[in-house]
Amino acid sequence: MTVRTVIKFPNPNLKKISEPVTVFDENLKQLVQDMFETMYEDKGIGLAAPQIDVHKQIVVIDTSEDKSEQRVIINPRFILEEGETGIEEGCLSVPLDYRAYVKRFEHVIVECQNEKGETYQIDAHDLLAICIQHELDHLKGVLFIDYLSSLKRNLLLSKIKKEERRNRK
Ligand code: GNR
Ligand code: NI
Repeated sequence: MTVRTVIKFPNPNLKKISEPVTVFDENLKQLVQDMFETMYEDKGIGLAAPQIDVHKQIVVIDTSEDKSEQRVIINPRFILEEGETGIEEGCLSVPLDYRAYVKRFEHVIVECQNEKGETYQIDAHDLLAICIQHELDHLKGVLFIDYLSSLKRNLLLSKIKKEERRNRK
C-alpha cells in the first residue's frame, strides 16, 4: 500500500472528466487500497481518483471515526436526488484549509459498482449524502469552490498564489 500525492487547485488536471472503469482486476484493488491509505493519511472522509491524478470513475468514502465504514464507489450514477441540506465543505485538493458553505441534496440514491464489479445501491442521507455529491463532482471535474461567486474564488486564488510565493522565498 502506498500513500499517493494529492494534487491541488489550481492544477488543471482536477478539471478532467473521469472515464468509466472497464477492467476489475488486481490493479484496481491495489489502487482502491492506495486511495483509502491516502484518504486516512490526510484525515479525509472521501477521496476521488482524479485527486491522485488518476482520471477514472473511482471514489472511496469513510465517514466513520474509526475506519469502520469503507465504501467503494465505481462508475456511479444518481438514481434519486431530493431534499436540501448543506454544510461548510472543505477539500483535500483545495489549499489553505479553505471552507465554504455549499447547498446539496439531503437524500441521494446512487447505483454503482464495487471493486469486484458487482452492482449495488447506496441510500444516503446527511453527511454521507453530501460527501457522495462532493466526490461525484470530482469525477466531472467540479470542485466545491466552483459553486462560489467568481469574486470569492478569485480572492482564494490570489491568496493561494501569495502563499506559493511566500513558500518559494
Ligand atoms: O475530508 C473531506 N471533508 C469534507 C467535509 C465536508 C464536505 C465534503 C468533504 S470531502 C473532503 C475530502 C475530499 O476532498 N474529498 O474529495
Ligand atoms: Ni474534494
